[in-house]
Amino acid sequence: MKKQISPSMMCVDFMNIAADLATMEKHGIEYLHIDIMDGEFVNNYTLGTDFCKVMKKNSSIPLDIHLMIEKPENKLSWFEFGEGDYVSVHYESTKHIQRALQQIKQRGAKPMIALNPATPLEVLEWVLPDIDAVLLMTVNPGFAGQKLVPQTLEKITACRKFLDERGYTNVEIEVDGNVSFENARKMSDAGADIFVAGSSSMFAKDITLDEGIEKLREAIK
Ligand code: S6P
Ligand code: MG
Repeated sequence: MKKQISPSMMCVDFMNIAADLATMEKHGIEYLHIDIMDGEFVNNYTLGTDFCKVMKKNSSIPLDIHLMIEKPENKLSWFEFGEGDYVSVHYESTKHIQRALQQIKQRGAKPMIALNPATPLEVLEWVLPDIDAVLLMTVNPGFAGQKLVPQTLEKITACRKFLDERGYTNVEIEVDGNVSFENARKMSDAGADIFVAGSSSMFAKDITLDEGIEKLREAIK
């Protein structure tokens, strides 16, 4: 499967966002990862409904909305998304994960199920027909700039195997959290397809965005 990059938009320089979007488009960036937090599921607030709207209106890059919110099935209608966009909901955030995944599909978007580092892969068993991707959190969600939970590298390999053994070879794996250049290479080798790029790679302080994107592409080849 094609290796793709999804920059974490909470790490972007907000004063320079139009220019950064143009740079991302120039490099053929595949998705814009938009972190939505509600102060309940995780202890933070970040981006919101209006931000998704502005990105949808002003960029041709499909969205990758990561909902870190309680009971997403009651709030999906607040968000603008559609064909070609990914929307991820956390297994741990609702008693009705399937309802949330089905709502995303009904809107023409691609449902992705997100799992925290400690959540077992077995919870995927009965939602496989309802998903286009699995988001494996490689840190505990809530903040940028955290350190990799090391055992998640093995979890990526196990997840690819789990999906392939059941015939879901087209279900993609996204990784999110401390996807540094070094970790990205290991994650790619383990079978990750979509890489959320944040403060530890593309948006690192000591390089330009152009350099960051080129270096990450090289790492995940
Ligand atoms: C964290 C969020 C992520 C971060 C991203 C930051 O809860 O879901 O998408 O924004 O992981 O990247 P980094 O390189 O700072 O860990
Ligand atoms: Mg995220």
